[in-house]
Amino acid sequence: MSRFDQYFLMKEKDVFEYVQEKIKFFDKNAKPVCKEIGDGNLNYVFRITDSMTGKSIVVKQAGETLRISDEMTLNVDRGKIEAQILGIQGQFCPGLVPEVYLYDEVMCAIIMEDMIGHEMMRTGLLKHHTYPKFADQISTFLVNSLLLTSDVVLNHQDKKELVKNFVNPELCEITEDLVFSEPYLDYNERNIVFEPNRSFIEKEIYGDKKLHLEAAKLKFEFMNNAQSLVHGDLHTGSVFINKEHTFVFDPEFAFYGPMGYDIGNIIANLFFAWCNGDATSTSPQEKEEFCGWCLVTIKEIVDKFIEKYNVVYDKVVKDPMAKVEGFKEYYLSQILSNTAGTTGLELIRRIVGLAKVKDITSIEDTDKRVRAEQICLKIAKDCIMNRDSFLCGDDYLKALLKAIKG
Ligand code: SR1
Ligand code: MG
Repeated sequence: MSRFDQYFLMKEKDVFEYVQEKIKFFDKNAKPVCKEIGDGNLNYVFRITDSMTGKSIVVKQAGETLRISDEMTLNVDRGKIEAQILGIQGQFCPGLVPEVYLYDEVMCAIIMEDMIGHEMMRTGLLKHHTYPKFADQISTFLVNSLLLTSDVVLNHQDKKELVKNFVNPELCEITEDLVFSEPYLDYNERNIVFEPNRSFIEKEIYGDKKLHLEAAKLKFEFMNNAQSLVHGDLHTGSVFINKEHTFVFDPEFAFYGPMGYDIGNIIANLFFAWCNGDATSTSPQEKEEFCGWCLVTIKEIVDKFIEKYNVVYDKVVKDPMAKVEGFKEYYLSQILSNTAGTTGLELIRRIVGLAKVKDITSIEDTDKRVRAEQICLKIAKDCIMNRDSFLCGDDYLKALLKAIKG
């Protein structure tokens, strides 16, 4: 009998004993320190470090209520999907996701590799750090994790088995509400609007019926296009990074959905980083370097995705009909359109909806935050309304320029 045979939400003091009981990792006499380091909206993340040996490990546990709100509850077994997908992504994208040592169905906890020497990307971006290898590494992650889990590559029966295993109704519903619905209709009255931008948002977002129609189309595409095993929440808080290397983690929103959902999320979050750099850089040089890096990275992610998609497609596609002339280009055009649409949706929901990003909320100067939010919303509308015309990285930079000019 162990006290970990029944679920309870662990505190820092419990976690070392828990790890010792579940896996062989630390020495018997180790005296490591445990710290809760999570800053996401849902779960608790503990890091245990043994300063004597330099060894450390991470434990992520699901609570019954969400960190973002006590009124929101979810099944505590949501980590199971996360542990499974990290295993799959680890096969397709070796080295780009942390290794899972154990998923415990009782305590609803994952014990995993500590991404030592990496910091959360959003935290680094807020300090205006740049990551020269990110575009290359994330585009590899995107092409491999998305294309290699799709019907054009996988045996169709195996793929359907995966679709079944990764039905993720509760987490998808959060996205369906927070990303695709509430920012437009606010029917749960949970939106949080920065007051100086209220009239802009009322006119440009709540009042724009054409925009609502396009968001509705994208919502039902998200729910019905079981294209690839997507991460489902690929913002810069789901990346751990340094100058040399990238880890993607936190895929608890994973399910079979459109590829563009992951690609667009990353692009939108780099626009938030750009806005932060634009508003808070302390010198023209810092602004030029950081904002310039954000733009090059956005452009390269899209262009490298296209380049690698074409190479991998030619190499690994199995379905004979997917090899019919013109299909590769058609399939890519659908992905790119969805990518632009998702970029717009993510930009809008983080400005108008419940779940915010620090890149924007930490801009203290009111006028600068007003400008940042309006730039995001203008790019967003362009991306959603004209999504079929976003065909390469440069199109996103043009959208930013247009938004700046008003
Ligand atoms: C209720 S959870 C709010 C947001 O946090 C997660 O990271 C997802 O982005 C979700 O939409
Ligand atoms: Mg998360």
